[in-house]
Amino acid sequence: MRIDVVSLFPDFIAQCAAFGVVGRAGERGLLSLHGWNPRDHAEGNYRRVDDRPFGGGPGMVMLIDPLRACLRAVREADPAPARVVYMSPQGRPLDQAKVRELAACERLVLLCGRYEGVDERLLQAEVDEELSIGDYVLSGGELAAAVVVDAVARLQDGALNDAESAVQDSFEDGLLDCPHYTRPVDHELGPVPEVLMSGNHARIARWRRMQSLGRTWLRRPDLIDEATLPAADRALLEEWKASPEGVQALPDGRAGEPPEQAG
Ligand code: 9D3
Repeated sequence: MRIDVVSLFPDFIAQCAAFGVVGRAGERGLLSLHGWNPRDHAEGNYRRVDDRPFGGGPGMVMLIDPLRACLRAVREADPAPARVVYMSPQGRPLDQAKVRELAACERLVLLCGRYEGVDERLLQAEVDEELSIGDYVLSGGELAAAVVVDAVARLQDGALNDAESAVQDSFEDGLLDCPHYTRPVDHELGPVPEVLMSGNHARIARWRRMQSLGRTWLRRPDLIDEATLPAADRALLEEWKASPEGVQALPDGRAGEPPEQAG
């Protein structure tokens, strides 16, 4: 897969690609990442990439022409058709289903805004979709693009080690992860759950599934629909609610309802 990032700070993206899973995917030839600066396609001594908004108001708007020339160079760098995504607070919020969809593309172009945004006519002419990474304010699209690059890179075939296998991840099966423990068994902060030392792999798998269900129900009720859970999962969730952890999380009277979520 090839990803091109259009940004006024293309070095930022190169840094992101240098280490970790993304770096390894690059070394293994699974992903190539390229940064492009619209300023390199701006005219005149000042190489302007932005101007004041028509209608007034604060901030600056990115000009059509440097971005259009830059995107043209990006498209000409490789004949494969590219999916062009504008990273923007107005976009659809990214989720793992969208990450899987983007990871299957041969070519992805991520357009990062700075300032107040990009001239709407450029977006209408050149952009296939707008994506946000969540409801908080960033200073530009670069960190959001880095999030997409990371999430997409680790889904490339061969990018992960066995130990990092994506299949068991939170969100891949729609549930949060179970808790993890390592040595020492006895610590002043408390013991390790006995089941994990039992050596009984079926019991351990059942306990982990129960923990995942309980935590998801408690922390992210938006991710779980009890009505459509398989009967075995529903039974495990009821068992979790009746366990000390479940009872503690559910002060009297609220049984059956997860607590109100913050925000
Ligand atoms: C304070 C500026 N805002 C005026 C109402 C608008 C605004 C413009 C540009 C807010 C943020 C940004 C820069 N953000 C992004 O480019 C961005 C982003 C984000 O801020 N949050 C979540 N996802 C994304 S994707 C791109």
